[in-house]
Amino acid sequence: MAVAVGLLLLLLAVPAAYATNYKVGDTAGWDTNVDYTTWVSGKTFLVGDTLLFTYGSSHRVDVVNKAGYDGCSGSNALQTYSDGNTTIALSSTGSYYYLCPILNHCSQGMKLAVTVTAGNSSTPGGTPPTTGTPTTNTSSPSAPTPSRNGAMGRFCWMDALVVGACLMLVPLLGL
Ligand SMILES: [Cu+2]
Repeated sequence: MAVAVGLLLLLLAVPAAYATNYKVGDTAGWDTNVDYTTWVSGKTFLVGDTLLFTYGSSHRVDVVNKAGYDGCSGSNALQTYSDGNTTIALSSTGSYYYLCPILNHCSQGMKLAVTVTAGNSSTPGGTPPTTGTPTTNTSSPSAPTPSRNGAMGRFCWMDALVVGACLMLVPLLGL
């Protein structure tokens, strides 16, 4: 029974590693007078995630390098999009830069820089890849382990080698 519960919890935990689709600017979309530095802060972009730019016909999305981003110049754009509903896959690690090259929209805030990191647990910085996932399962049991309460629970948690013995002892002791 305990094994079955453990497997179930493992299955429930898997979706947390799925890709996230970020709508740039959230409800504001891709527009002037949105602070995309603030929008980026606190987000973790992982390989496999996507960016969705939604914008009107007066805007574009240029993919630029850092020099283009710093200088608000789309003249050396790597790619240009103008369809109004642009999904860009973040397919590898690194820094990526986007701006709107129309008029002076870039200097009015339409510039975005994201840093994409690998999607495994050894990500530098130690931030777990949980950003952007719904936190609806906070009331479920935290881990498929024996009771963490009491001396027996702590003993079991100390060493995986004794977990098997504890699993047999805990029901007998009624802990
Ligand atoms: Cu624009």
